[in-house]
Amino acid sequence: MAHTRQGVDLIGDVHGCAKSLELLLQKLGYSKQSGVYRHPTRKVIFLGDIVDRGPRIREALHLVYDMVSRGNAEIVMGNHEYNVLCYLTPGEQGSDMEWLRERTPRHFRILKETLEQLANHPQDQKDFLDWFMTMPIYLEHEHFRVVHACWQQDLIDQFRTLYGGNCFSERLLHRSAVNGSFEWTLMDRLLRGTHLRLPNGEQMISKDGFKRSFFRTKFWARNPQKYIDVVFQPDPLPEHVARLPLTRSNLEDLSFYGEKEPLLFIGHYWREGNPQPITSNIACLDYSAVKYGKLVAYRLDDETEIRPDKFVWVDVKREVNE
Ligand SMILES: [Mn+2]
Repeated sequence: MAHTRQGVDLIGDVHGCAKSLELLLQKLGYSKQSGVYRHPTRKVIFLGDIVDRGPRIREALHLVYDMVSRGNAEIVMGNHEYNVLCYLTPGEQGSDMEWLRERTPRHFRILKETLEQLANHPQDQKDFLDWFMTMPIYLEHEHFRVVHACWQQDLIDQFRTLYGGNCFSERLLHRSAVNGSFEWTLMDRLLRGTHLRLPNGEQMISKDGFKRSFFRTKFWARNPQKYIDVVFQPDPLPEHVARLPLTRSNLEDLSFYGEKEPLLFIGHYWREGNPQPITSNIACLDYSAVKYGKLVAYRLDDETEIRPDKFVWVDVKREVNE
């Protein structure tokens, strides 16, 4: 009997953990044929963030690119692919931007490993950047949706009207570099998610040592009242902030994805612990692989609710990746 829908294995943020990715693919029943991973009946959808931080970024890019170009996988762009493109693209003539992403020490630190590992492979760097430039920024299939960080329907509708598709482009790259433009809002929301500024000019130091004025927020909280109702990141809010009420302007900056919407798969959020559904229709598959967490997949078939028993993962071990 032919299946009406092909089974899909969604895979979270890889961040250069190519060996763990191979182990996960093997665990899912994929095998290498003519140098490319494939499965007799299924395909992979990557949730973006193949690059940065990890030990085998170039290998991970080759593996994923080969699968995508042979039709064995699809991918959506992550904020890290987007950052790399912006960091390496000069501003247009006459603009006041030297580069689309300012070359600060902080920005450099995030993509240092990617630049280093591609430095002696200029052809790879060119090919991969060309690929990033055409990646979908979201995918909408018959019974599920995929985006790196946050699905926001009005932005997606407007984007489709303006750009006639779901893919990134050079035009979108340049326009999204202008702070406050529609394109800036779109890329920020879809690839980085919703966030709120800490009140009263406060800052917090995250576990990875960055000073932050913003914190990441949920887009599935129904009628949230306080900061603690919406925070969604590994670092907890300071206690005195967590209990503060959300202001009207805070609420306007948030987004909401209801339980009646189609299944949605996201990466991005540095989850910890054992993979499980966020809600009955949302699964986050980023479990901090590159911080020796888990590289996580979800085996999607015909179900209409996220099932806890369909998460599959490998524990990322130090000896595997170094
Ligand atoms: Mn990520």
